[in-house]
Amino acid sequence: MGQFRFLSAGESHGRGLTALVEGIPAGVPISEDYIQTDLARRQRGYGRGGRMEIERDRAEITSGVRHGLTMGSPISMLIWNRDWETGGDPDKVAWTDVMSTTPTTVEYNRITRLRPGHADTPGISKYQQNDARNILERSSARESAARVAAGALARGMLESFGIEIHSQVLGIGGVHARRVERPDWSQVEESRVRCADAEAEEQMVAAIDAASEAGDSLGGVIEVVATGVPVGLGTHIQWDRKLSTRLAAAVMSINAVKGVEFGAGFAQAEIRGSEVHDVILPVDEWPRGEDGEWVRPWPRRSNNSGGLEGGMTTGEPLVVRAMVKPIATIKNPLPSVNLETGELVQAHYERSDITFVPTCGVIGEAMVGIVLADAILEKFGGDHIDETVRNWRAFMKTVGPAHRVEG
Ligand code: EPS
Repeated sequence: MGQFRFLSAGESHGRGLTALVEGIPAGVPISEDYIQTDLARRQRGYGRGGRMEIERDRAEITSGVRHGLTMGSPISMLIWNRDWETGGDPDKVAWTDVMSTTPTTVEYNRITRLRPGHADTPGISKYQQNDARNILERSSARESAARVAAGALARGMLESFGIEIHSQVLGIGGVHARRVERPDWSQVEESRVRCADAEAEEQMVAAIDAASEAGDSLGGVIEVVATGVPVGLGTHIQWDRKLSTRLAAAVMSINAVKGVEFGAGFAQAEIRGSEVHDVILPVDEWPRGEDGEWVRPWPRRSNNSGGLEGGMTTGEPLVVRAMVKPIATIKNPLPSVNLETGELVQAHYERSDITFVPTCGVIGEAMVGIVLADAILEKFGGDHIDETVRNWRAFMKTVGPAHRVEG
């Protein structure tokens, strides 16, 4: 734990975001264009507001990579906010002034009308602020761009182990998609809401349009799937080292995520153990590659566990689902209070998204990728990626009945 470390800095309308990543071994191929693919995916999605028309997110790598390969040293990345240079606050005062880092005597318009559901109220209380902008700027989901950049580095590393991470939207605003076990991921990428069910997609788009018309916002459910994950990442021996703990925390940390489940998830509460647990196949039924060798040890007949037992990976696909609450910034605002007087007002509104559920899937991939990269490094170590891969291959040879006998 703590092998792959990631920190972000930056405000939504400040100069830009910074991502600092440490722990990736040397020798991993990384380029700004590779990171760009995920940053562009994060910006898409029906229901996003005007901001995404302005931003063209690109991570500038400022350290840790030389001639396209990681060096094992910390990797820092900068993502500039285009809105900083070109835009302004709702009163049309330039962000360069509103968010300037230098001292000023100018009284900029403060945000005093608290938004229920946002970080505003506990934030101004805790940090003793009289301007909710000092809270919302950092609590904004803009920060997720830094996560996705860090997640792209993790993805780059995980490629060496054949691990792939995808995501799909399963619901928006009460519209449920038919869950496809192995969707055509390229079709999901083309979907306006990143949903594999074309019929549900139409209904989701209609629900977003209706919410937009009503000046409201929508939440939903996303699913992240990681395939090729080896058995035995994480551990059962301590609560905070369980991979389930770490994945749940990472996914739960995404803005607006209020629930996380694995595999069959909460539905397991309704059915019997005999229907829940994933029966282990006998060795003569194990899927085998062209060379006759089995593809992965200890495969299961089902995957209700979502690829996790006892806080460890089973080798089955990792299936993590998250519930995303509706965005707290609502065009038709809720009644609220003024932070100075406590008097009844309408909550603050400034340009926002109707929903960011499709985007949330891409952020979920990044968070799952970061946790998996950390768990791989924890298990297999290595200062050069070749060393990590060598250790992984050697371990995999020791797993399974035949190999155990060969000793
Ligand atoms: C956000 C409000 C909107 C979103 C933003 C998150 O930004 P703005 O207030 O500038 O219109 O677009 O998300 C991003 C900027 C992003 O890159 O994802 C909020 O209040 O959380």
